[in-house]
Amino acid sequence: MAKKHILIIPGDGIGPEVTTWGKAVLEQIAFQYGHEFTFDTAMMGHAAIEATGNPLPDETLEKAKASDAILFGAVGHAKYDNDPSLKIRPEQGLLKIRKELGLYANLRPILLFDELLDASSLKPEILKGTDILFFRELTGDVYFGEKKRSEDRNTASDLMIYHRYEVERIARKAYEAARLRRHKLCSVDKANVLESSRLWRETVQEIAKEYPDVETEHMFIDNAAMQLVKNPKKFDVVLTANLFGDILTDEASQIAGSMGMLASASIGDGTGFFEPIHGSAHDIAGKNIANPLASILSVALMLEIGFGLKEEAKAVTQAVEQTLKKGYRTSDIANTKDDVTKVLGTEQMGQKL
Ligand code: GGG
Repeated sequence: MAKKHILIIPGDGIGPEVTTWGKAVLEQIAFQYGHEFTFDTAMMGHAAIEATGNPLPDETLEKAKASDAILFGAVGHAKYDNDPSLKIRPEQGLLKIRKELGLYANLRPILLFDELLDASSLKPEILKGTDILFFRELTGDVYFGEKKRSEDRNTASDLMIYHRYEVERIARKAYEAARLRRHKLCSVDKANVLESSRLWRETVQEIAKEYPDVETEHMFIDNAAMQLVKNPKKFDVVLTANLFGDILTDEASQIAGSMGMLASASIGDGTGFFEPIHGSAHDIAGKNIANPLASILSVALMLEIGFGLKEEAKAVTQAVEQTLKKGYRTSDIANTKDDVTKVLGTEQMGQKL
C-alpha cells in the first residue's frame, strides 16, 4: 500500500475544472488498489494575485515542498494578455515554482490513441504509429535570463542563457529514457545562429559518448518543426531547450488530436509536478467544455513516474483508451463523423472514466 500526500493547484481558467477530474481519478485508484492518498489545495497564478497580490504565495511553496507530488491545472488570464505592461503576472508563479522545486526536466509524451487518428488535421497514414517523448528543459533559457527595457521603452531584450550543467543533467535524463524506448535521441537547437545552442550541441555531443547504444541526431529547430508534421514517426526521444520545447510540443499536440490530450511531468531532484500542457483557456472557462483527459493522463504520469505505480498508471491510460473506443469525445477531439450524442462536456467525460 502506498501512502502519498498530493497537493492540488487548480490555478486559473479551465484549471479548476480539469484538476477536479484528475483528483477524482486519483481517489478512484486509491480505492481500487488500497492506497492512501491525502490531498491539500493551494493557489497560484491569477487567482493567487487576486487573493494575495503574489502569483506564488509562500504558503503554496511550503505546501508544495511538503507534498509527495503536485497536480497542477493552468495559469493565465485575459487581463494580462491584453495589457503587456502589467508587472505582476500569473505565469511568474509557474516559473518560480519550477525554479524553487528544481524541476529542470519536463517530459511531454505525444501519446497518439488510434481512436483519434481522424481528430487530427494531419493524414492518418502520416500519424499512425507515432510515439514521441519530448524532454523540454525547464529552468533556463529566455524564461529566466535577464530582461531589459530601455528608458524610452523602444528597445527590449531577454537573455537566452544556458550553463553546461543545465544541459548535462537533462541530456542524461533524456538518454536514460531513450535506452528504455527505441534507442534514438534527436537534440533540437539553433546552433547555426545561437551561441547558447552551440553550447547545447557541444554538451549533448559529450554526453552522447556515455550512451553509445543510443543513436543521436542533431536538428535545427526550423527543420524539426517541419519534420514533426511531415514525418513524426521518425522521432523517438526529442531533447530540447525551454523555448523550443514549449513551441514544438504545442505543434506536436496536433498529432495527438488536441492540446486537451497532452499531459506532462516535470521532474528534478525533489517533488514531481504534473500538469496538462495546455494553458488556462479562459475563453472556455466555466462552460463545461474543456477536455479533462490531459489532466487525467497527467495523473497516469504521476502514478508511474512520481510514485512508481506502473500497474495503476496503465489502468488510467487504458480507461482513457476504452472511453475513446466507446466513441466518447469532448468537442476539441470530436469529428463531424462522430455521434453527436457522444460529444460530452467536461463533467460527463470525467464521469465516464
Ligand atoms: N498547464 C500549463 C500552463 O498553465 N501553461 C501556461 C503557461 O504560462 N506556460 C508557460 C510555460 O509552460 O512555460
